[in-house]
Amino acid sequence: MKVFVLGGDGFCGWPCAVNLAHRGHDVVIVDNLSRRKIDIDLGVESLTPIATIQERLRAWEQVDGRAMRFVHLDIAREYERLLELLRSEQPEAIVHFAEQRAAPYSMKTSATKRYTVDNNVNGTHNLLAAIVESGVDVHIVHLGTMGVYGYGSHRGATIPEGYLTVEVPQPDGSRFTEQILHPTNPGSVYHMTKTLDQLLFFYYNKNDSIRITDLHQGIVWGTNTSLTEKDPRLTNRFDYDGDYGTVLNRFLMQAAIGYPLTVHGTGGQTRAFIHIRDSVRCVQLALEHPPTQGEKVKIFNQMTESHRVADLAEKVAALTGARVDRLPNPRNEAIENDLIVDNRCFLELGLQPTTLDDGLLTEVVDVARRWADRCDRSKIPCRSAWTSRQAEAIRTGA
Ligand code: NAD
Ligand code: USQ
Repeated sequence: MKVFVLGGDGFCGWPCAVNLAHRGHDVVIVDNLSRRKIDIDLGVESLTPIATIQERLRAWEQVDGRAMRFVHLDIAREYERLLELLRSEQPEAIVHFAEQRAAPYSMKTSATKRYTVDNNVNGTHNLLAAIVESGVDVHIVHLGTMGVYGYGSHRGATIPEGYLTVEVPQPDGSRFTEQILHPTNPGSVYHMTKTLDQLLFFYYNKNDSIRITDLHQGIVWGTNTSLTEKDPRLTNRFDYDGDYGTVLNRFLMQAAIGYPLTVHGTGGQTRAFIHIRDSVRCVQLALEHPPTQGEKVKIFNQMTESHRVADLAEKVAALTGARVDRLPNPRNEAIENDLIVDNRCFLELGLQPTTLDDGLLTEVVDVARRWADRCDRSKIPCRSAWTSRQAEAIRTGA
């Protein structure tokens, strides 16, 4: 199958692209390399040294024998080139990772808020409009987020896979039931763009019958897969800085370099997690089970387990002897929340969840220790504040 991997140079996209190529698919990576440029702007680098996309592709062909192609293209700004690419290549599937994905980066300044909205919403909309205009029959697999449901109280209810069945009362006292998109409750400008993506998918699926699978992914942890481990030039990125580093990988890396674990507030925040190997496998499963013509948008909760941030810190501390620090929370978020998630769709398709185990956690600590001298400790604190109230709390340490 010919597959475009939009954002295939990124943390989730690169291991996904090599997995699909390894399975014999004809993979075209489309990326504008904006993530590498943001690293330069922020003055940070992936903890693991990553090769250029050209070196990655050369190495991949040498290691696996199956070449991938790369197109340098901005899907949010180069509509005509995107349209021409679809017309000339006629892909059967498109995996869409190409968005600005860091919540703290999206909340840094009005410029990064506007960039995140322009990039993410225009990119997704350009893709949908170009599919309609080109007439290609293609299945989109989009990487969305568990954060669209929000992290307020769900009052003990299980979060369904995208759709909620509601009862609507009528004036005569009768009721009818209906399935609606689960209400959204974004926690950052970044998360808000993912809720807007959902509406774009709903509309284009209804109006143009575009086949779409939207994966509501939890926080991805880990770094490499068995394929990216085959050659140092294939190594995946490892973000640890206050903007792009995500919580569990940050704790593991902090433990590796002897930096106190940075728990925001009480650590009562509960979040969903998935290992990078399972993320890759889920995308493959979604591609292998496309929606039928006329089917509504398929939504899968792509996560394998939920944890409280404080419990993760305790677990990492117990494993490594690290110290735990409780810091003023730079985010405007609930201090605690419940999170019970239905993830049956992937389990029924055969996903065997990789859950937190000491061996895998230690593996990430080992990777971080190997590259500890590349870490710039000044980039670890999260300085991006959600509102002036949080900025003040960070400044005074209150
Ligand atoms: P990443 O930043 O490492 O990768 C995104 C890639 O997309 C980068 O290579 C970037 O250069 C490219 N890109 C961004 N805008 C583009 C544009 N306009 N045109 C072309 N390329 C563009 O992010 P990631 O961690 O790999 O995340 C990939 C996707 O998965 C995102 O949509 C993110 O929202 C989602 N996701 C990630 C996580 C996680 O924990 N990393 C969790 C849930 C969902
Ligand atoms: N947190 C800490 N200490 C840290 C970093 C984070 O306590 O050093 C806390 C945050 O305050 C937050 C939680 O950990 O409560 C998660 O933060 P995160 O940065 O790990 O994750 P998040 O901002 O939610 O974003 C990440 C990805 C995003 C994806 C999302 C999935 O960057 O692309 O969409 O996870 S989800 O969280 O399910 O919405």
